[in-house]
Amino acid sequence: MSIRFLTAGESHGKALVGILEGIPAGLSIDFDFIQNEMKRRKLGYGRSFRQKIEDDQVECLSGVRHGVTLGSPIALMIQNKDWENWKTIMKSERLEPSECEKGLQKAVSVPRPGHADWIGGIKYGHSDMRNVLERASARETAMRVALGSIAKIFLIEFGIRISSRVVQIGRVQDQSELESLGVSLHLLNEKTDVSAVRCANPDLTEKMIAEIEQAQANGNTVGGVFEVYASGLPQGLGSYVQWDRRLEGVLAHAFMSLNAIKSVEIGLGLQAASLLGSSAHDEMILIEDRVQLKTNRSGGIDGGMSTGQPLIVRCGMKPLATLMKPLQSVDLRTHESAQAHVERSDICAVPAAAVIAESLLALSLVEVFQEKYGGDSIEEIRSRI
Ligand code: EPS
Repeated sequence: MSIRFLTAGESHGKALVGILEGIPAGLSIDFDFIQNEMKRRKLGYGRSFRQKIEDDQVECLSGVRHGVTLGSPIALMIQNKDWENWKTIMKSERLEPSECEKGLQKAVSVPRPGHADWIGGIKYGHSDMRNVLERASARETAMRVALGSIAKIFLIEFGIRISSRVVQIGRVQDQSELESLGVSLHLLNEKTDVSAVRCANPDLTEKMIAEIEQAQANGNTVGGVFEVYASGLPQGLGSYVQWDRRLEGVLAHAFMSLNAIKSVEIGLGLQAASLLGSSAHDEMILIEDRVQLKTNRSGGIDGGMSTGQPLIVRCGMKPLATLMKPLQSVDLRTHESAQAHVERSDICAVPAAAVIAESLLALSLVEVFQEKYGGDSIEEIRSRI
């Protein structure tokens, strides 16, 4: 075991909590950095009013003393500001008779096609699908970003940096190569963080925004595609010797666990399926007697291990399932045809998903990094590299 983490919390519950175990002792924690990551997750054109309500202030409850990790589990908490409006609806204790009307006000009986509502209700025997959607909500990802930002701090200590960009919103695609944009991976986030849609190509930002506005005007939602990168990686993270240690598998697991993600590609990804072998692989050359790869079509992974080239992961996100002009569904109380439940939601969350994915990549990379180098303190790890 290298690292592990758990999150808990309902979208409109009192708080989100998370525990991250396995971060070594002696790592300096910059809480401003964590708070800035939280701010990045809240941004993006097309997000709901909820993001204006929340300040996503991260409180550290354990595992860090005087700004330095202890090696013990790190526990974090984020209070939900919206709790004030939901404290009777979401209270843990039994409702008092006088509270019953208010407490059951937000019951959900018509599932949203494409959301967890319907199957979640069947699986857990909930007739009120509020009991499903509260935890299925992407609000949970706020805690994954908080935990992931600690993973990022760890990686930065060893020269590994993570960045991302949105390459498609709805029908608008950004096909520009990173090199043609004249921006290194190291500085990419400086560019994408100031774009309302996290697009590195300023010419396409307005078109992407228009795509979101059009969906909104029609009571619709829109998905897209983003890429996440890691640079400065050592060679040989992950392994070919066992199926569950292959790096592609570790990453696909993490990315597919993110709400609304339907595809994960590494390097050329699906495109490689239609190419010949001669144009799908990275040829090797000698530069000053060192073996180098001429290209990075593999996306930084060969045979389940990092090659030392930048890691390139691309994810496809489906449009969110809550539509203001709802889809056809069934009222499970009356068994009559009905329009799906409408809940406050985002029109587009692709820019936020890219930021969340950075955190998921960071957590996965710490896992394989620690599997390789181990070490209970930062100094011990340093001595092993
Ligand atoms: C989210 C908070 C949620 C949603 C969104 C993500 O807040 P609320 O339900 O109060 O508006 O905006 O969740 C979904 C898109 C979903 O389908 O559940 C957040 O903080 O990221």
